[in-house]
Amino acid sequence: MPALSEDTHDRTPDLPVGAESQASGVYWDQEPHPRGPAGIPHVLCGPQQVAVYRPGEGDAANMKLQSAGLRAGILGFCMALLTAGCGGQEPTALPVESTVAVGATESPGSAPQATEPVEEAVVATTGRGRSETGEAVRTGVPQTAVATAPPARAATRFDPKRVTLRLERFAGELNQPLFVTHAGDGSGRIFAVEKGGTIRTIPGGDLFFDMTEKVLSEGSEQGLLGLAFHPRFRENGYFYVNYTDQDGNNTVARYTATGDRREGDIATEQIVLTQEDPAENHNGGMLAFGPDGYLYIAFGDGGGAGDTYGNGQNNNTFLAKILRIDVNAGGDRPYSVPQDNPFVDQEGTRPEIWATGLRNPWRFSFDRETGDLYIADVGQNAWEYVYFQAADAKGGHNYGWPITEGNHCYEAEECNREGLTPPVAEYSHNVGQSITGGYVYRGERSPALRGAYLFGDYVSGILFTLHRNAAGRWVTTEAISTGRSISSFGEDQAGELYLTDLQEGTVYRISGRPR
Ligand SMILES: [Ca+2]
Repeated sequence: MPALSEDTHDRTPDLPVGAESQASGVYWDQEPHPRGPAGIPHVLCGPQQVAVYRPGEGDAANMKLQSAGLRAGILGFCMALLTAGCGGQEPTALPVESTVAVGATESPGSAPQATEPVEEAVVATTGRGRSETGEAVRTGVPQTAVATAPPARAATRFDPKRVTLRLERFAGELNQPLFVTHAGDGSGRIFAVEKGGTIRTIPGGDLFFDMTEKVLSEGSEQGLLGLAFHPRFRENGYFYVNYTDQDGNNTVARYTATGDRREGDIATEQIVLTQEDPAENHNGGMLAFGPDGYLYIAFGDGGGAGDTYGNGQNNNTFLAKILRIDVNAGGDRPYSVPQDNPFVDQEGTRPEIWATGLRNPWRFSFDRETGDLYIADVGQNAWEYVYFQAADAKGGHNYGWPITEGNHCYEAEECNREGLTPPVAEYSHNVGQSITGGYVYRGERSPALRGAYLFGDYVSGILFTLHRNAAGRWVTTEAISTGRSISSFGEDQAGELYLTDLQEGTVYRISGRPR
């Protein structure tokens, strides 16, 4: 979870409700494996950043942040000069594209087509394909992708220079909202998760579920952190939550909605799994069903700073991991382990593990059209980053923490990267200090946004897009400075995207207009 500091003081100017915020269009290049001290990105006419105190990160970490703040101050002065030179006009600089080629880190099958326009693929071939009976299959059409994918159509590739992002206030008067999702039941309902342990339908705010008695929410990163409805929720009423229990441990539990699926029943609790946790921070919190029907769960490294408890590279714990479990085939137990999980036959490892070496994967998501997985991992002192798994990935990726922090050696100036998977996007702490992962837009209201992965920064409020260009290279674009405390993103059933502002207690709908 991002650092949810009450005393966060880095506030970019507020976005007027319903108004349009035009970004200055900031681009930077991503070096695939830079070494040495953290560099300052090529920011042109961008919003000024300052460092903030991140609770629970320790004094050493915050001293480094202050150092980063000094750099940011210098950068801000430079940017003020640049901004004056820009005269408020859009920059003329063209985006400097990532030098990370898709093929370098992912399977060849994930490379996009090189010609435009492309026909959007509705049918995805994916290793996460799975039959309705619970038997895993290796190819085919993901069940959920079929149910939610828009009709086939010709489309142009997403182009960040041809879209203007807007935020529209959708719901307010919420208490620390940190997630939005839908039940996939055709009801049109949108659910907002409140940190203290409640779930409400929005925009009305009606209470759907109250588990505050179960939840410890005192720490800034503790609370009810994640929610996922079972793919067959309409039939079985199951929904799953990821939360901090009263002992401070990470817990995943299942509840059942009754009363025509209008109300979660606390008495139906089934604990799916728990993981002891040594500190208030770095609890992860996301959980979501993949297109294969399995439940994916993210936990942070336990807490402290710099992997205090040594969990990043320890595969005998759920901490610092993404798990993959089958909640439909557990027999007397709440779940079983899919037999094609990457560590099922390895001694001294937990077979539930799907990915390892993560620091605090607060939010991840599946592209509902392709089945690709995007994982945003909150960094330590210098970098925030996004990992990508193509839909046919077989799992077992090691993302390197704490050997690396994103693309950069962390524990030592030089490090062995063998066997580690680098991110496809990252930004430095001069741009933001706590990444919040989002979604690939696949909705209908904003055709110009289709195919873009949207994500944000909780501290700086910057909203980014990430996409692959025609050459297959990843391009990160700083789209707008929202002024919001972006605690999460979320999708409704139609694929429209929302973001939550934890401090303001609001939910905004995101749209993109062509320009
Ligand atoms: Ca923790």
